[in-house]
Formats: sequence, structure tokens, C-alpha cells
Amino acid sequence: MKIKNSLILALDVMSESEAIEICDSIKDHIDTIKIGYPLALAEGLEIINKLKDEFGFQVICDFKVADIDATNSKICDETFKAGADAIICHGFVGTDSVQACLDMANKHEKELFLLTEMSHPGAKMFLQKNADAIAQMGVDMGITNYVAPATRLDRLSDIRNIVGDAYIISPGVGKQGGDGKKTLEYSNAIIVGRSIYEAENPKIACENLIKSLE
Ligand code: NUP
Repeated sequence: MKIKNSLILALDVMSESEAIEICDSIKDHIDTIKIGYPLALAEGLEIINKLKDEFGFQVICDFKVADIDATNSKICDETFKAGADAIICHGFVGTDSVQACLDMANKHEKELFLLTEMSHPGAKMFLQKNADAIAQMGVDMGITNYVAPATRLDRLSDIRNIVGDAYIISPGVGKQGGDGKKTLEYSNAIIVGRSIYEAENPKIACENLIKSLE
């Protein structure tokens, strides 16, 4: 996936009108939007095509798919049918569950991102202990896209070493404390939400962030 300015907007706002207003202000700088449960539950999956049609964005659906294989297939199928260019799934559920997501992504000729270690403090409790194995599972399965944390660069670096030249996108820059420029030493793109959409002027926040990455 090619991502303008190596910057993905996490659009976790709660209404279409807010989403459109923010997208309109940042559209010159960003071409890839990540939506998750907040906006999808508030406005339905139709929001995906609205964002694509109005702005020409690529849309990544952050649904952290984590069910049995049969259910994962259905979740991914519906998401891709609704227009998503990519979906994020969890890895801790194991090969069969992740394979179901990969098969559905391949069927629709879309992308799958495998979430390895999460960026928040709670990820240290359970997920971190298995994150290297999750990344290795992804490599063994031929997965070429990963999500890994901007908040722990040592862990991001470890995951980079495991996945080689695969594509990594990283959340946790800004509000969660991660540094964008340092993150991009290991990662292909950063995911930023609140520091942009909660800013008084999202466009300027975006421009300042992009400058800080140079
Ligand atoms: O490990 C993860 N951490 C994380 O923050 C995996 C994620 N998908 N996210 C998402 O990235 C989170 O749900 C939010 O949509 C975005 C970060 O937003 P912010 O902290 O920049 O506001």
C-alpha cells in the first residue's frame, strides 16, 4: 500500500458530519484513513464508500478481527464488500483464524494487516509475551502487512527484524507518547488520531506533524 506522507489518519470521531469536516481540512496532506468501531458503529459501513467517493481516500478498517475462522471470514467479507481497501486482524487467535482473513482479503484482492503487539500499556500484560511469535506466524503465512507499536521502539525494532522488509504501520504517535520521526526509522507509516482530529485546526496540526517527520 502506498501512503502519502507516510501518515494515516485514525478517524475515531462519532459522526459523519465531523468525519467529513476533518477529512475536508486534511485532504491535501493525507490519502489514507483508518476507521474503527467508533465511526463504523455510529454511522454504519456506508461511511467507507462515502469517504472514498467524496475524497478518493484509501480506507483501512481497524476491526481487530479476532474470532473463529468461519466468523472471521464473514466479518472480512462484509467489510471488503462495503469498500474497505484493507482490514486489520488480531494474531493471538492463531493460524486458522488469521488464514480465514487472509483468504478473504485475497478473494477480494484487498490487503490484510496483522496486529502484532499493541501500543497501549496493557499490551505488556499478555500480548507482548507472544508478539514475536505472532509476527513470526505472519511471516510463515506469507503476510506482508503488519501493525506494530510506535510507543515502544525497542519492540517495534524487534518486530521489524522478524518481518524483514514487510510493510509496517504504527499507531501511538502523539497522544500515546510516540515520536513520529523515530517511529519511521522502523515503520513505513504512522497512524495518528487525536493529535489531528482533536486539534483546533486539524490542517495545521497535520502540516506541523509532517514537517516534524522530515
Ligand atoms: O496497538 C494499537 N494501538 C492503537 O492505538 C492498535 C490500534 N489499532 N490502535 C488504534 O490507533 C486506536 O484504536 C486508534 O484508532 C489509533 C490511535 O489513535 P490516537 O492514539 O492517535 O488517537
